[in-house]
Amino acid sequence: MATPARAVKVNRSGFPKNAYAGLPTTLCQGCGHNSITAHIITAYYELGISPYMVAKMSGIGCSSKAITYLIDSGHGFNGLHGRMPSVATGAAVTNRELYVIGVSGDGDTVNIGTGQFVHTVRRNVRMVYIIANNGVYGLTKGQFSATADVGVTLRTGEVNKQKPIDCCGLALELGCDFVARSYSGDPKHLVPLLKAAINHRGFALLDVISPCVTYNNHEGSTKSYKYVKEHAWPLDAVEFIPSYEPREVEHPEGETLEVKLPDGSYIVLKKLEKEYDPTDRIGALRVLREAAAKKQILTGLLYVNPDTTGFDQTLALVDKPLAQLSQEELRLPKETLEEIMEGFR
Ligand SMILES: Cc1ncc(C[n+]2csc(CCOP(=O)(O)OP(=O)(O)O)c2C)c(N)n1
Ligand code: SF4
Repeated sequence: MATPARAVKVNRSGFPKNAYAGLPTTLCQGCGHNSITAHIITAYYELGISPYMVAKMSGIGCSSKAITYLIDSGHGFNGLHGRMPSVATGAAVTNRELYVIGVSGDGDTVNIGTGQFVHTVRRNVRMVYIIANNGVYGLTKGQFSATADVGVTLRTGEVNKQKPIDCCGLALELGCDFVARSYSGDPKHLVPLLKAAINHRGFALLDVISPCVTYNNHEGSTKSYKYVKEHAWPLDAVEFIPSYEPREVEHPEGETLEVKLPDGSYIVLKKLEKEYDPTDRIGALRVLREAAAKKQILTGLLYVNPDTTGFDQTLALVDKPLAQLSQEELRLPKETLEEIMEGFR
């Protein structure tokens, strides 16, 4: 007798998890970027977002290759080195229905792409921006990037003397309303953060420490698996409750903090650092400095402002994707045009 076929598990939109997969990875085995890819797939699948509505953007680097390995049926664009933010901005403003996600490297973001990155943060473009942060240029064989700490060494023994850029500190300073740091090897922390970021109404930065096993996983590194394990300073444990799920448990006051998002979803932060307030921007900058002085890697939702105003809102764009507007909707009525022309006489 033939065994009955097992029903394929699908999410609330009717998609199986493999609908969120991409091509097989060509990155090194054990690379943190592969874990990040897997966690992104889980987050979109569990939220039940249609894979066809995801726009995945990237620049150049091992990290930027990641978008090929996820959500094959999404819209994808590999930009130039450091130029992904402007392409992502274009997609986000011309189609407000898309879920835009950018996957970038630390080199792509704060070396080659610093100018584009800072203006996209400043404008509050609605997108999730993931920095797969390994402290080196992986694709070009392991040179220091701008996130490498003073005193760390290359595999060859060369010592870094340049001060690092803290991507979270930079984003906070620029007014970013969703700033978090996590670790590629911690799905329990990263997946709920990703879900919260996907539901945020503006620019959401996720700086994810992602060890490079080939060029930066040795004793002299502060982005190795061993170092992250020994020096992580977690502020919180994160849970995300989407708007379509009931909030069943009442959380004890003081130990947890619930952040309600405009669509009715909740971010629940179980505070491991009791005094920490993730709605205090200055406090976030202070703890980042304290962590750096103690040589700790601070992880958690560092700052969130759920009442943010995204770039699409600031521009007062129409809800409909621009490509779907009819000629009538796009063209000004003759009288309105005449009125405008009159204003210039
Ligand atoms: C304008 C420009 N400069 C330099 C390069 C060469 N290049 C390609 S990938 C890369 C490093 C990427 O590093 P990172 O963004 O940290 O990603 P990783 O490979 O470490 O994931 C560099 C310098 C390039 N492609 N374009
Ligand atoms: S070189 Fe490093 S960053 Fe690139 S795929 Fe290999 S482990 Fe990952």
